[in-house]
Amino acid sequence: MRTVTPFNEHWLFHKPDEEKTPVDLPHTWNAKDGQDGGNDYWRGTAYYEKQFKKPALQFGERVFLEINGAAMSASVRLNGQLLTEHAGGYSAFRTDLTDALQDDNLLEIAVDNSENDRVYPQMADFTFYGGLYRSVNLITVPSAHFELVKDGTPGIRVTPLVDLEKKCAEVTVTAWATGGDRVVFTLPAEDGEKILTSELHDGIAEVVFTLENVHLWDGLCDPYLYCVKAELCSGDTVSDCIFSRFGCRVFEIDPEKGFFLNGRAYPLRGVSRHQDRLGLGNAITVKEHREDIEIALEIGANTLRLAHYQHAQEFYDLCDEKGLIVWAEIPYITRHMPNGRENTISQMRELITQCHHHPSIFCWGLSNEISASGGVTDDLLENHRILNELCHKMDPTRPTTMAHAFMLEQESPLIGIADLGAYNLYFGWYLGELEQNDSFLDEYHEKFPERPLGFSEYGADANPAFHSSAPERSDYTEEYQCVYHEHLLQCIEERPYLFATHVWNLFDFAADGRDEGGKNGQNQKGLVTFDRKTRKDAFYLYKAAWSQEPFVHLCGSRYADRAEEVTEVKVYSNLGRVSLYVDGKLLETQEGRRIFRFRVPITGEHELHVTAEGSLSGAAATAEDTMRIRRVSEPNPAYFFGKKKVVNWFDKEDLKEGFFSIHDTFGELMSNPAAAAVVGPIMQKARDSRGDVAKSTADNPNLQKMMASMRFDSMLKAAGDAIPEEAVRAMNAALQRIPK
Ligand code: GCB
Repeated sequence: MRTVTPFNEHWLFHKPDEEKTPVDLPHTWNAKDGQDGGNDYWRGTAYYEKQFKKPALQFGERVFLEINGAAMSASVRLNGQLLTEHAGGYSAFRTDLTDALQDDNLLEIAVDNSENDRVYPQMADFTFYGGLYRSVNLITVPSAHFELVKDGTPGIRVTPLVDLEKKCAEVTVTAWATGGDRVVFTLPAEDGEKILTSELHDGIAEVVFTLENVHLWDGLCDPYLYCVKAELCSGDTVSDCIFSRFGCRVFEIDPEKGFFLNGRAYPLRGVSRHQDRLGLGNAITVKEHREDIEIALEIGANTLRLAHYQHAQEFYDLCDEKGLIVWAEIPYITRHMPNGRENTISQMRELITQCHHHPSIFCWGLSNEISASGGVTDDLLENHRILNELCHKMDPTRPTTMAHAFMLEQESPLIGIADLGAYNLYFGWYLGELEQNDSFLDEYHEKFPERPLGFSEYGADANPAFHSSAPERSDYTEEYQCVYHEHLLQCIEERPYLFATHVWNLFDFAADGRDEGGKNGQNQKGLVTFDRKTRKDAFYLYKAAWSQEPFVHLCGSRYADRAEEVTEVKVYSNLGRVSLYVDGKLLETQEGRRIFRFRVPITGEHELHVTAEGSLSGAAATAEDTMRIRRVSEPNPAYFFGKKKVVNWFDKEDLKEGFFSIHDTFGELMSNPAAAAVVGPIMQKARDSRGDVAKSTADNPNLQKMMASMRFDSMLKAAGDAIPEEAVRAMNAALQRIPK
């Protein structure tokens, strides 16, 4: 029978020309330098070695090495013999070690995350950690065994097709094997155990179970899982045995009404997740996966976009168990590489092969913002058509999707390729106004009413150290993040046609090329910090909208020092009646929904206490929260990241008529060579602070068109701390010397 032995301990690791150091897996060599900014983390080929004695094998038994993640490419050698190569840092692969085994063995795995034009991702807003960052196992099987190598297959595929009216499901189970003469499939069901046997033909066995009164996998309400067993038999002996869990559910998407689960409207509202962690990089374990799932459930999300690559099997398993509905994707991102086609195909084949059985997954994502750098070319279109067909062929039960950049024209032929379309929009953060999110979505929906539309990303950075009573775009305060998300939450709720929406991002994550918002090397659009320790205030806005767990939250607990006589205290709750007490005395009781705003006079130091009551899911509930604030004479400088007064840099009256100034549009400035010479380098600096992606999108014609009509001072505000106030003043002075 099969045995699986963890193979994670006692490895030696070294970079070229460096000493070997002992490590255990999971391991990445970029845990530090990939998170500290500078875009200078080490990318190259490093080596993992492990010595081991030949395992005791019965006659005919074979030993496979299973690697669950080698970022980004790997080659495996046993005793000097090259056994396999693998390109793609997020999928599992296996190789047969048996024929190269000796009594004493040396296993060497060269892992490479260096830059190239073949393996995705190469340009994206996250760190491409290198390493053997997921678990490694040895799998020993008899000579007759289920398939292990092709595309990292689990050897079994389960395809349930549910008839909601008849309350039954037809479950097709297919298995692939080497050797053996038949496969016995056993499916424990509520009405007893069902057993079906199939002979093997060309190594394939297939049966169809019928489940009457099928117990549905019903999202968060009841994520019921079945588990089928497959036994490979030769005569009277069972040589190999595997299991696959699965769930029976019906997903439907209506372009007007949105998402349906098992026949009822079930709007997908949730967040995206990157897998990495402060201090650990991508080398995480089940403990971290569990913690992330718990936070996703706490906020009340019913969907996760698992961006921008295949996540760990353990994580999809948790989504299956908890009932979260998942968007899965490959890292075909930002810039199309003509030499990368084969890699997009192999990563997609592996994603579908390895993840097909997860009931949580509702769609396959072909690409993310792929036109951002380099636009739409014929080769890019063909690559997408090939991927789209591949997905349909491998899995006719799930639709394909794509996350488009906001600067991709709504008429682009790229948009028609996938079954579902979705946009990443950042109006109100990088550029434009909050309301443009609403109008952009409506415009698309009106133009293409027959096309399902998702909102695959939206978000705003916040550093929980920064605060303001007059929050505004790009100030990186927790308060602006709240303003932003209050608008976006409403935008989403008013648009039931959106089949899925995903906040970017549940967690801050590493983007070593970024340097903004007071933290070098991080994208801070998370609702929770990179270490998962701090839930930013905006987290509780969504919790108020989505969670059924009664709570009340006082916003601004980190904004203790306030320089105004009367300060606004905001409360988020999913209970309808909220009372605020100041130093034990009731200030006011409000009835409302989710967001409660109190005007609180402050003189010295005060204790604020809030109680909430109401009913949730039909049950009466109460909750409370406390914080302290104090009156100060001057704003606390620790709450600002440098640019104190972003609001009115210059009043119109101060400016000389007939000369350029930062109040002109970007287009006007760029059409004058002298003004362009002043403005160009500053824009370059702003882009540089946001990493490679921002730099690479600079030439995108649609982005340029949008930027041309924007006032330059609003673009400068969006640049955040990349451009200090003095530089803005100097630039304006220079522009004021250039006649129009
Ligand atoms: C995007 C990308 C995502 C970035 C995000 C951002 O559109 O898809 O990878 O991290 O924007 O924060 O700019």
